[in-house]
Amino acid sequence: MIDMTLKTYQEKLDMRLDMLLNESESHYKSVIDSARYSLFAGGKRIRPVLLLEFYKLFGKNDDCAYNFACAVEMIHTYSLIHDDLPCMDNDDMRRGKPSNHKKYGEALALLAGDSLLTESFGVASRTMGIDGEYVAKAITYLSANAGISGMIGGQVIDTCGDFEITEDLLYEIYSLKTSALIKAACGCGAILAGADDDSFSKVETFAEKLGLAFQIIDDILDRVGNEEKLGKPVGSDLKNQKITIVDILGIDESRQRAKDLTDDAIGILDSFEGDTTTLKEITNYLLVRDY
Ligand code: GRG
Repeated sequence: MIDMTLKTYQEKLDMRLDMLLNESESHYKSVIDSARYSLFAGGKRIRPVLLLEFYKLFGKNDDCAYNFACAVEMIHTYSLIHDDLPCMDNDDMRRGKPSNHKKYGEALALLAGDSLLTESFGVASRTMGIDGEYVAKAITYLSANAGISGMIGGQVIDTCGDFEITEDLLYEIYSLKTSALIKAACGCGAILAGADDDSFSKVETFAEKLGLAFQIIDDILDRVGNEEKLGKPVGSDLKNQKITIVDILGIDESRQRAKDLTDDAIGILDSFEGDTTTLKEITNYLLVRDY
């Protein structure tokens, strides 16, 4: 069931993304090709789907929110392109294909990431059919969570920090580098739909927990996942001497931690009055995913 739901969303999102970032005959067409290569490489589109589902939870028809949902996916894609660069995780493969810099070279990969990030805010601002005040508020929230005190900050501690890695510091890193963009997706859906403060705060707590569970599963997959399904070699963290939750808790305890966080997240969904069936399916699917 969840497969079908995601597929339907993915098709609609792909159509909109295709329209938003299209090829133009110009001397800079190469950067559009490079950005599109990663944008259409088969990502799960979890973040835009979360945004649309939260938008619908607060009583709206999701059509108006597609631009904003695509903007979040563009930021996610930029982060993956940059994350794979030699100066970051130095990964050669992503989603079963050569990573962006392996195909287009480092300069173009860097610029494709920059393009997706920059264009995303223009795309979000061209959201039609939603109160302009909500759109502006959502853009501010997106920027805060993708920026220095969000995803970028997490990547800085993770990549450039020289700290003793404790369980608490790992949770801080995960909260910033992974939960923040998931929080942006869920939170922007709620903001665009005009959710009240109490509901919004529950959405944020849900997203925080889902993001932590998501990153823990990512760490487990990097250690014991199936390379074919993952579309990249396992062991990237070991190769980069990156300490993850798996090093601290072991596989079984890490899995249990992800399960507990998922159960908490489901509990929060239960407290909403509207239909959270799909959100619950997504939350459970992310716990058992194999890529
Ligand atoms: C500015 C040079 C520069 C780099 C920024 C911010 C950043 C690099 C990287 C973000 C950190 C990051 C990539 C965190 C990992 C989050 C994560 C587990 C991503 C995988 O998400 P999925 O599984 O991907 O949703 P798909 O492939 O399905 O889209």
